[in-house]
Amino acid sequence: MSRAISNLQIDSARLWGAIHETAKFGATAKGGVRRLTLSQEDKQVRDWFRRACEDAGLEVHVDALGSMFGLRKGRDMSKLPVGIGSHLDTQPTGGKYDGILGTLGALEVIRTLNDAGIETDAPICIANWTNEEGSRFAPAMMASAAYVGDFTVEDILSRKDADGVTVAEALDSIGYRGATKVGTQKFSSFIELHIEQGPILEAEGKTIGVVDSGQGVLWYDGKIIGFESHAGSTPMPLRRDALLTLSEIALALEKIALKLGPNAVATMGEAVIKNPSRNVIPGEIGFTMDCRSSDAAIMDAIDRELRAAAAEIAAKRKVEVTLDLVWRKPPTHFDPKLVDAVENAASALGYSHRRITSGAGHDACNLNTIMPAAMVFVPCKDGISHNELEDATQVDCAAGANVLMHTVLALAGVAS
Ligand code: HGY
Ligand code: MN
Ligand code: MN
Repeated sequence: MSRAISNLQIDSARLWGAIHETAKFGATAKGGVRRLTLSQEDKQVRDWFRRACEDAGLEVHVDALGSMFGLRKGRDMSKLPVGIGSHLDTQPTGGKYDGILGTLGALEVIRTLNDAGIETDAPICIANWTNEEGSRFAPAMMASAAYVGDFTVEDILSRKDADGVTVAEALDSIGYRGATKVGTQKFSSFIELHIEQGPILEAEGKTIGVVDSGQGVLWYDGKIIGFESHAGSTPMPLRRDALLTLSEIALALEKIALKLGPNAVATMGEAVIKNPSRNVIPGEIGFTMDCRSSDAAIMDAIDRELRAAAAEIAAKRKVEVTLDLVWRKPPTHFDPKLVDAVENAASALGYSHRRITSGAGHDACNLNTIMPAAMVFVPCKDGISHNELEDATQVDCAAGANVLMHTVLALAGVAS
């Protein structure tokens, strides 16, 4: 690779500008971003992204689940494109970088190659994957999961949000139910740039995380059926209180994660009392749980111990508890050759780096089940993410995009 190309750097100010320009779509008063998938705010950023891709000379198409692809031609179009990208949707109290950095970082790579007049041998395709967050519709990484065949498109289109709106209806409401069949766009490999969403890189003063693995994920939908009765006249021993049952299950969940840890984490992120009333003993509750480990055997132990604890608490409180495992994503081991390519790019660019496991799930984790995939991490402030305080530096974001670009150049090859 020529010296000029090996020293090629992305335009840091342009990337930083794009990140902060798009943060206005769904901006919250606390400086975060609320851009739930397939919402009007998501439509705004998608429209912005489509225009930016077209302005960069990319051929844009949208698939039946709304995932967006921008293809940059290479000299040899018989070769499959190298894929780069991430997601543009956020959590309800999300930040400016989760997903956005990887999608706009991919756009910045294209813009830089255009400015430098570099033609790659193989094409490059950037992607915005629908509903990575899984907050409005389950599961997380939904569209890339359908892309790799973990779920049928029909199943995903029928998934409903808390208001009973289906994915299909939401896609139609923002005009992003694309014509392309899911899976049509093929890739030779996929590299995703993302903030770490954890404290390790910052704590160790490392600029780049070379992600070689990712935690497995267990998502449960739970239901507790107790018995509604008068808050005043029902004697304590006769109560079948769904909320107290839930409280015991939540504490049991924490105990199991601590016992099986440190390679085990778990939380109960949602709980809704049906027909809540101050002076009625809660009779029915719906709730969800998210448990993770990078070790499949620990995941199985979490499931076993959680079910046993729930059954024991249910019997003691004379209530019914059901746990439905709605999503099991095994641990990810990224493609060793691709991980090496990321590491080589970080070394060649002189960035401090270390290998790291991703605590969060990502679209690259799904893609890795059918093609070589890998990830590039950069630090985020205090390791905070899925929080409006999420923050990163311009220098680190640019470093991540530079590693992404040089990894892509190594994989796609430079024609001229
Ligand atoms: O849940 C996850 O790991 C991802 O951030 N959606
Ligand atoms: Mn993300
Ligand atoms: Mn996220």
